[in-house]
Amino acid sequence: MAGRILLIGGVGAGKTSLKMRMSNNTGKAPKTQVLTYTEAFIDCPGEYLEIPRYYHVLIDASHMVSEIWALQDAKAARAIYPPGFTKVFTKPVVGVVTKIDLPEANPERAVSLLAQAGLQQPFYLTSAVTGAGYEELGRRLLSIDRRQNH
Ligand SMILES: Nc1nc2c(ncn2[C@@H]2O[C@H](COP(=O)(O)OP(=O)(O)OP(=O)(O)O)[C@@H](O)[C@H]2O)c(=O)[nH]1
Ligand SMILES: [Mg+2]
Repeated sequence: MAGRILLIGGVGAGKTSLKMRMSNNTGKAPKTQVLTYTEAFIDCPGEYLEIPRYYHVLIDASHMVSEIWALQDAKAARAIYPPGFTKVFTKPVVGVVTKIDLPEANPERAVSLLAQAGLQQPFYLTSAVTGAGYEELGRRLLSIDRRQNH
């Protein structure tokens, strides 16, 4: 599927909220139970990252996308990604910090957790509540579509 993105991240990281906000749906995200395919995204339950025996599902899904967006909750203090985990993928992986609107958010810590997961700049700092960072995410999505067409 042209230009599709796989969303990964821990339980409650904000994958489904991001996907909904990208399509201008600001409703409340339901808990993701299974791999869910839409035109632009493959969304998955956060358990697939948190429980190692599911890693293979993420790796299989990565073969069906152009790139992977790895989400990091800005209020999470502990690492969900094993060190260097994102290097397992053969597609580009982009770090997205979520929930920067929260008073307890710590974007610097989130960026450093993403770096531990094996990622480099650019990192996208976002909020599905305020819409911060979504213009940049939208541009990235469009640039993927363009890359696919050439
Ligand atoms: N304040 C704030 N809350 C957010 C943001 N993004 C998501 N949330 C909330 O965080 C909770 C989890 O969001 P989801 O989008 O369901 O998270 P998920 O990564 O899809 O979770 P799973 O489906 O369980 O893997 C929900 O209550 C969302 O409303 C954000 O940017 N800011
Ligand atoms: Mg979800």
